[in-house]
Amino acid sequence: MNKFLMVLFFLIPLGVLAQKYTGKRAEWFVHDRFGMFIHWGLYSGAEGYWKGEKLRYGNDYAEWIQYRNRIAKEEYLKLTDRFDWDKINPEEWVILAKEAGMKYVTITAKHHDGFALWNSASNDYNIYEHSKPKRDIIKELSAACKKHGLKMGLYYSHWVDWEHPDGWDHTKEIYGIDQEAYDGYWQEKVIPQMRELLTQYEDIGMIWFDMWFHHSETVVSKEQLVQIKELIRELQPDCLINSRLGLSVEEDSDVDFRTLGDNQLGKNKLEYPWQTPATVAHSWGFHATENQWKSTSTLLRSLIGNVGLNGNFMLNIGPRANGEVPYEIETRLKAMGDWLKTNGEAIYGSGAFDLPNDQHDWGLMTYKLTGEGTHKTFLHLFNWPLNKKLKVSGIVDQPRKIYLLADKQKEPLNFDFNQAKITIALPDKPMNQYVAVVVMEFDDKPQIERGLAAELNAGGYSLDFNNTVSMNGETKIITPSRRGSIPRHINVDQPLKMRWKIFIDKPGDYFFDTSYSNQATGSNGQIMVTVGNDKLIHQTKPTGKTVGEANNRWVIDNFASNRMGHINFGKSGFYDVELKLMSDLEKKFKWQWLWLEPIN
Ligand code: FHN
Repeated sequence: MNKFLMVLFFLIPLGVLAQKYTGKRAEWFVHDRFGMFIHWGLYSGAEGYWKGEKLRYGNDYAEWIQYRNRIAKEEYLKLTDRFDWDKINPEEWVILAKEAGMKYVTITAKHHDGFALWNSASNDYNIYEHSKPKRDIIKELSAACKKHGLKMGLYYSHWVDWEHPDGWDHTKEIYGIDQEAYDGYWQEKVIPQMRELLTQYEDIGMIWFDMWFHHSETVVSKEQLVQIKELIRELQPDCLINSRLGLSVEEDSDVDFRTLGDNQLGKNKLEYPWQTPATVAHSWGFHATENQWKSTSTLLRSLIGNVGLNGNFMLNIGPRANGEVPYEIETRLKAMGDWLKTNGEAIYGSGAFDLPNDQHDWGLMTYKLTGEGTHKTFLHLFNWPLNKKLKVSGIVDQPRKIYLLADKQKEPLNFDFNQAKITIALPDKPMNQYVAVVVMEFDDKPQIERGLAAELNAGGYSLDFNNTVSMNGETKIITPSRRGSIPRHINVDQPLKMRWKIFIDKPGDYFFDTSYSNQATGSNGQIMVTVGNDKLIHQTKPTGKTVGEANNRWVIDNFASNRMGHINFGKSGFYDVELKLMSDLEKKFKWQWLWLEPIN
């Protein structure tokens, strides 16, 4: 890793990578945090299969069936016969969104197949022309959203259109298309349809574009994108625009939020609005043999994790051709809604706290300043500690009160506060399923000790590249490989120094263990730990090989834990733990982590 990347690597976890959000338009979006995505269109009738053949290509996105299975337009259109028009009721989707605690609904007004879900005067490849009786789904959805107080967003596939002869589809990578022909599609389909959507359905919360390349990498020109953007600003100045338009939030202030990749959750706190589009399983459109259902806890973790980094979470439903939402989706959404009824305060209007939101092994954190001026940090516990003690590292102010969010009486929980550590006494059981939320209230914004490595809830400190304060020397962090059986590590091909900051609450002795891989036949280096005047020196020992997975000839370098010795922390307080790594043979060793374990 070069010096610049090294600096960036250590800045990111501390939340320094930021672009201040200043726009007013996206305030509701930043506040509301949670929305519904609906993928529904002709493809819903195919259910991931065509003429008995499963969707081609490894990525089972059922809405891609027309392109993947090379279905002619006329045949594809016949899917309308599979729709049960009497049963389809968009209001039911909106009601489900409301029950799930979602605040907006974004529907695929036109997906890549080019089929419009509204009565489009400019292009007759639309649902109104082909449904019996004639339906305008966007109109119905808009009325339902209005009735139930949710915002409506419209997904519009601007770049890809498999219906229009001059729209983009990936075969054009082979046969090509000139800019003039593509602009024909743009001017006769995209722009008139955008105008219809922006004028016929009252307030539109957002237009959600879907191009996963920057415009410079494909046929779309910047002028075309600016044309759409200006149309939106002219007709619906408050309508949000996402970055998959093809312009980033950094380059154009009219782009209101950044959309991450599909199911890509946030990693770093960002200061501008951003969002993850996510599925409950894998496919966006309904797929008959879908089987990758995520648990409710996983979905809640994704929502909470994004909010804890200032992000938004838009979760997809793929209804069937009769409008029905799969049971697996419906039950999970309702369970999330139940959780939000009790714990919504930790999500709506909440955002990132100053500590890394995932630094504790018990769960995640979110934060808010209430209208009454109370600062609340929310501790989302995915693992209720068996010893009924919850440890929070890094806050250096004493909370005025701690209680469970599910407790209507806000019965105070007992706690100890010691400089940078809060230990909370929990009741026997959490009051709700999935994730229990503990609230810490403060009169002022709680100050933090930056860069402190959190104590694990069961005791001890795991020190590695995630929570180091500094690292001298240029080295590359090797990401896990062979399905994670070779863990993240560094090659010690030069002398390296690392430093961590920890807070010792209760004085005492700690074992120091370290994990590394040494493939030489003897010692090939030295690991030295220094804490104040105390030093531990360890000569590396051969760690040998191991088998990562049976019957696969999966022989890999072994990373083994080695005890270095113990150090006494004589009094409560902050300590620097310094590590020096030195290799001295041709075969350098690989280093993984340091572990401090209290000796009881
Ligand atoms: O190709 C589409 C896909 O079908 C789906 O609509 C997702 C949703 O984010 N967007 C594209 C892939 O990123």
